[in-house]
Amino acid sequence: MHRHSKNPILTREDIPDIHPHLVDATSVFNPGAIKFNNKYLLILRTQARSRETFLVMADSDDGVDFKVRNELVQINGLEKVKDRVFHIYDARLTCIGGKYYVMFAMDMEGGCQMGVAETVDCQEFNFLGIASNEDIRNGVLFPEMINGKYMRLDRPNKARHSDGPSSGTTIWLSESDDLVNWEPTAPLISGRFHYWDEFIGSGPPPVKTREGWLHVYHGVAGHFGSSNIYQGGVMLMDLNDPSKVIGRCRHNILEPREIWEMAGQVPNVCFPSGWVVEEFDDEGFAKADSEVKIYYGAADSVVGLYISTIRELLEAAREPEII
Ligand code: BMA
Repeated sequence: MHRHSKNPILTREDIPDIHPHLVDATSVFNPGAIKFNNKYLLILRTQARSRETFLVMADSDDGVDFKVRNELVQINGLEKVKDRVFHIYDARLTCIGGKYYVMFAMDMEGGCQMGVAETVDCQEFNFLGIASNEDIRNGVLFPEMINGKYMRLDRPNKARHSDGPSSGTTIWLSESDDLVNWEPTAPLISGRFHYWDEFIGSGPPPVKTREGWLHVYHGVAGHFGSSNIYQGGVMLMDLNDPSKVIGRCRHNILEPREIWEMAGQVPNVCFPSGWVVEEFDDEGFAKADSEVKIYYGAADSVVGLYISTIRELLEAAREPEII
């Protein structure tokens, strides 16, 4: 596992001015990622000096050099939401049966909700609805239905970092018939007090491997005086019954070490939110030798790229648990 040599792969300088909203962008981070028509796509969170957040798309032929589109992502129908929406951010992209969906956080009066939208061309997005009824974040869809239901991982905001925003210590599995109405079905993993992942939240969509559903999540160590440290790690769920967790890494796989991860708008943050798994077998399982490109927000300021393989990530998920 290693950082790509061209890191950080996106900085504020890559964001075009999009008048009158986004001029002289301050930051770009926490991308959702997908391969669409053999191109790599990122849906990026970017901010203006007003500290408003906007979503923009970026395209690439090789998954490393991205060109940011000269337009903001519009989500048709979002304007019909009655309550005020301050920001939408941290979008995760998932393809389910040839259809493309994005799930994102919505900061609103009274807390954070999850929104869901669909797209056929990754240009125009149609809002399907608010897909939550509690303060929640880090929702991400499974790439296929399981036992006739849509499935997602999410993280209710039931805890707070000592000096930061609302957060949470448990990733849940939820199910739905229509992608909008969700029922929590089982708590999956909880924060490990005093270790790297005290507060946790899902990253990119789970990927189907021969050994189970492989998932990257972020963990926050909150027991350091001056800073919360955001890191990446992996877990593994049973293929037929993802409420069964069958593996979880002991060590993080990614932590702030480079200066652009340790310094920025929010210091000490590696926040994995998108990935592209390069090779699947004929039955739709990720190949063990497949390269994996993990995209992450660094210090809430730039975008990093981390390279691994399915085999390495599975090995990490099989580490002995912290007792
Ligand atoms: C989380 C979310 C992320 C952010 C991270 C670090 O709570 O708000 O969007 O990247 O904190 O600030």
